[in-house]
Amino acid sequence: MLNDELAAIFEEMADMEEIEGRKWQSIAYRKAAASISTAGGNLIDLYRSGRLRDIDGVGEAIEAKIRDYIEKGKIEKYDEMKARYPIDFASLRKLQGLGPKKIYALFTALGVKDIETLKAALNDHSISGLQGFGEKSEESLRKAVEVFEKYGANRRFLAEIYDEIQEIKKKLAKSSLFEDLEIAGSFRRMRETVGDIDILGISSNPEKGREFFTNLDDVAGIISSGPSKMTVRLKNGLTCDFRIFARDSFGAAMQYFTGSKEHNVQLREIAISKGMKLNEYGLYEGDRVKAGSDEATIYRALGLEWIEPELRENMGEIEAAGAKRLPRLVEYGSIRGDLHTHTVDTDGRNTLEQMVGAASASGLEYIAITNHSKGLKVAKGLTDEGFRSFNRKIDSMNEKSSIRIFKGVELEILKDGSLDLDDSTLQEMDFVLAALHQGVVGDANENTARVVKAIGSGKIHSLAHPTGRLIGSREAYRLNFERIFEACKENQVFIEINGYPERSDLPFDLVKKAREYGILFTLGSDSHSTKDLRNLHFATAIARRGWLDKESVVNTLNADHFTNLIRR
Ligand code: DGT
Ligand code: CA
Ligand code: CA
Repeated sequence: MLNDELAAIFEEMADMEEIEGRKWQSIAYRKAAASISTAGGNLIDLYRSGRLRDIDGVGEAIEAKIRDYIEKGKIEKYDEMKARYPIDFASLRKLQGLGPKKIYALFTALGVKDIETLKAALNDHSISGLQGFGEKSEESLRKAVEVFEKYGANRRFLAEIYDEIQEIKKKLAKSSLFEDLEIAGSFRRMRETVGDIDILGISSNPEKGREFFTNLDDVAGIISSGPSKMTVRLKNGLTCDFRIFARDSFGAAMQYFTGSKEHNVQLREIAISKGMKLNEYGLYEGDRVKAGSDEATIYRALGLEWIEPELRENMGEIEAAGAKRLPRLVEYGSIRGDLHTHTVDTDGRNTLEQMVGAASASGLEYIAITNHSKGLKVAKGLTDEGFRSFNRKIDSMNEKSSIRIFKGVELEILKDGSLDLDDSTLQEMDFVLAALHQGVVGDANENTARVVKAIGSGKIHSLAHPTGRLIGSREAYRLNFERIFEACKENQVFIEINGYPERSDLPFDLVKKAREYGILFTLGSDSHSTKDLRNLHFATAIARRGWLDKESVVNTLNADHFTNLIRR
């Protein structure tokens, strides 16, 4: 929490320094922000033990500011600068094409300081007339705001709040005031973003239960409170609905509040067609209660198998449950390896040794290190020679490592669809992920042709983050996925499910489509630090939401079987 708060402050200071033309200060703050947000330890602990300076990028000046923030709750320099720039940098910065300098230009000329004032300026068409902007940039800003509002305005990444919400549940459970507790809603369905949190509980003393809940550290304030329902604002900014039910209704409540709404609407129609009534308290036939205390009985009474929460999107799961043809979903515990990671040798933050150590500690049996290739300059991509020497490092690590390390690459697909490394280098690689990062155009045919050519090269194993979307800031590339899936099938190329929260790519609905082609999938955390390895769990959630069984997910193979599969 504190790490995130301070990282956000330093990001803003970097923006303001950049506006004032102090490039080096800006870089220093940016670096501190990045390492604080990925720092292993809690800042409070590091502060108490006097080890703040151990954090990469934290020198004397930044250490003093962290200390001020912890001791006095404020940083003078920040407040002083913020008075000059009362701007919501964090939101505006998320819009594609808007850096600090442009944000400042909009602020001085038009008073733009947040998304709302930007929208007003867009409505007046006053941006296109500004120096350094124009019709085109006004249009792309309009588009960027649309994308932001669709994904990024009030929703949060599941991965970002997941542990914290589980902690809240644990604290509630420890109070002994609740006989049962569950988190429902989009959180239980493992949707990649959540709008709010829905917690359900059973309690014989609801009043005390409510009181205990509102007194939790995590709660910032009460929005509304009634006898069985309460809504609070959490300190992380999310709203949380908390409802108390009787034991007899708990299954029905779980079913109802897990959603999705579309799934529920369909289910209620089935109930009606059978002369029954379904609501959050139970399933009824006339006055008679058919089911209510547990979910599975409700589904069964409607002639359906119990449906995994991840599938409840009304995308065919109800029909499949009626025909007893639901997939046996890949389990979270079946994933044995991570097939997309980076090290400090390109744009990662941790060394090979640290990444391997963390992967091993997290229980993985193998890891593919997939650093960028030279064409991606912003990520310091490796040259052919660079890969050859890095591969030798992996060879020697493999001799002493407890887990298997695969020599991988996240390879640039070049403008004409050719590949960014020599054949001889690619021969050396165990696992080749190919990716589109640059030169993507508005024309779907042209983009698709590039990708299909790479798939047909016979040199790649998997297609990384296929749509290229960045939730909240960039729409998916224009691509023809039918052609891509066909090409993958024909060439036995896999498709990646990238668990990096902003990416969550391939998205679950496309996973479900790709699955119909009989394609196999590789899961990757796209880790740029050891902390990101947990993204693999969320990649698995997308696989499950896309109906995948164990057999469709390459990462469920053990290291030997994986080696056999990728051998050419
Ligand atoms: P979110 O919070 O936007 O990420 O998505 P959910 O699915 O958690 O939605 P939320 O919190 O508004 O409501 C939780 C569940 O309650 C939702 O998934 C289904 C159920 N629900 C809410 N409103 C309705 C409704 O109008 N009709 C039906 N059938 N179910 C509803
Ligand atoms: Ca919700
Ligand atoms: Ca809700």
